Amino acid sequence: MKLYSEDSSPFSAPVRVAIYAKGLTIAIEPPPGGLLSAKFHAINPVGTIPCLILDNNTPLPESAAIMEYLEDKFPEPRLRPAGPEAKARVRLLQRIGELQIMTPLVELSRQADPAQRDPSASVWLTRLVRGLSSVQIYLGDDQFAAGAQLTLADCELAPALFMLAKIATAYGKPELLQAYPPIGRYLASSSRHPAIRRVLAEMAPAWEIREPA
Ligand SMILES: N[C@@H](CCC(=O)N[C@@H](CS)C(=O)NCC(=O)O)C(=O)O
Repeated sequence: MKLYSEDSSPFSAPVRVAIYAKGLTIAIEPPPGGLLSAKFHAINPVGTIPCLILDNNTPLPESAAIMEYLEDKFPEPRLRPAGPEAKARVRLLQRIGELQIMTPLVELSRQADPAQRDPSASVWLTRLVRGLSSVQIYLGDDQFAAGAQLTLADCELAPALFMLAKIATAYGKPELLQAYPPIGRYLASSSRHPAIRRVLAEMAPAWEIREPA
């Protein structure tokens, strides 16, 4: 099994958190020939990273699908709690993280230079603010998003939220995070986990993210 990923890739970061947290020995490599190359598209017709190459050589793209697969294939240590309600909460936070926080941040990062900004930026900013408002409702005093244990929700949320400061500054809103105290608390507590800490350190050079103290 092999994961095509890049340190700078926001959508790859959650999968790497899951791999490190589970202690899996999966080779992690950049896409052969580069992300946009014909060579990589011949391997993965969807063309995106992360992409897991299964043992039967099937490419599995899409970060959420990869994390579900890894959870099914290597259930211990669990990153998805038992019980339908607990599972639903993790899925909910994962979805908010991917669709309402990570995706807007990636779209906004493409337009970080004000000279290259188009009207879609304000739509993505609105979606981001809705995502932040939504996620903070669910964050309590626990170390992680859905309780005392690391879950797939944290794999998604922690890397996304650490990108926030960089993007917010580019959009003239460096204080954005301060408007969400539960999110600030969550960032500090979740980043104590070694798997999250490792991935944030990998992302830091590309995103100029200040690593947590
Ligand atoms: N929904 C996908 C998004 C993946 C994605 O857009 N990845 C970026 C890199 S972070 C990519 O491969 N971009 C190249 C492209 O879209 O052609 C996922 O969660 O895996």
